[in-house]
Amino acid sequence: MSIIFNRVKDLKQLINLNNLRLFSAKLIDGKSIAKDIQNGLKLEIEEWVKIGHRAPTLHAIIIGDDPASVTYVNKKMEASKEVGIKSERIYLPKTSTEEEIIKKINELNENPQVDGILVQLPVPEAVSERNVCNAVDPKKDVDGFHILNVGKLTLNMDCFVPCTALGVIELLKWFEEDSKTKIFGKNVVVCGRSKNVGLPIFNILHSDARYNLPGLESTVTLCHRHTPKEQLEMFTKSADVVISATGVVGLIKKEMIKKGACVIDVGITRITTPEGKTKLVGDVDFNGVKEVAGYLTPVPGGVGPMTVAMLMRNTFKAAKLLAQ
Ligand code: NAD
Ligand code: L34
Repeated sequence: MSIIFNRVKDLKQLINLNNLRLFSAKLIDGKSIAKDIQNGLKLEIEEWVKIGHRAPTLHAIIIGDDPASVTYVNKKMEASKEVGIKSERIYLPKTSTEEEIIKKINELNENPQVDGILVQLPVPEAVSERNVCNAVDPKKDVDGFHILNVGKLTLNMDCFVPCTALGVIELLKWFEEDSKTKIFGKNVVVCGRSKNVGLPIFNILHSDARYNLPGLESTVTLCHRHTPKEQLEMFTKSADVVISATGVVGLIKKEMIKKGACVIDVGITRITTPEGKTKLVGDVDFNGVKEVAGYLTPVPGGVGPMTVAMLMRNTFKAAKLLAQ
């Protein structure tokens, strides 16, 4: 009897019946989409160098020793190496003043060998993030955080678009192609309205496709910390696409999602498991939502690698702009 029981158990494990029954969402594999984009860029950059240009260059400033910032900038350096961008990390002490940081940015602005400049956020509390972002030459602003690029984006003019927003848009294009559906005219909910993440995603999604920087023509609801929970659920429940960028772990639950919807999880939070291990989690209750969604991004391996790939694209764009 116990042999038969064990055999059934083995068989169940082998074909993973439980998962088979519950899993419905298709995974949007940001890591592999990012890799494909980087492989394409590598070839383009090889061509660029072959016709006589120097390799594009990227300089990333890190202020202080925030471990997440160090990890993210390391990812950017690794990707640069892979695609043929020459990159450099510049460490400034946590105690740096705004003047000291801006002096360093100005040196990079004036250096004709430098194409892309970024200051990894967050900056120390005593320093104004806005002043630092505005100090970067808008032509070298590969993060798209300078006031001029922010303004151009809201007017759908060609500009540097923030990397995470670009990454989300690329994932949505992949979804459109894979699912043979268009986002045009569909209902989208964006949770989170930060100037660097939620808002630029919103700007591209809601706007007209006939501009220089084309929008996706969807109907977008932008939710934030003061959107009442019941309202948020009402909006997400009727959305074809839900994008969450809040950093609130488990905000998006399966009851909030329409069957077959596409769910993009931008959130990244480091948690410690009961076993004492560090783990990255998103805003979306992955195991619950995968039972109802049609498409879903994982964390890690979803939007994060796309942010890095889009930075590579923006840096090459800066190199081409500066060579004109
Ligand atoms: P932020 O703190 O600046 O903004 C958070 C936003 O979430 C705010 O607009 C706030 O109003 C909203 N919010 C908070 N609670 C909410 C709730 N209960 N319901 C709806 N909205 C709520 O953060 P950010 O810089 O925009 O980043 C958001 C998340 O995305 C973080 O987890 C961050 O780590 C992650 N992030 C990931 C990437 C990536 O590449 N994957 C890039 C940038 C940020
Ligand atoms: N200036 N500051 C500036 N520009 C940015 O675009 C960023 N951001 C955010 C933080 N501050 C910034 C990033 O680069 C977040 N972010 C970022 C970059 C890379 C990844 C995630 C967020 C990433 O590669 N994530 C991997 C896991 C990385 C890990 O192991 O910790 C992933 O698979 O999600």
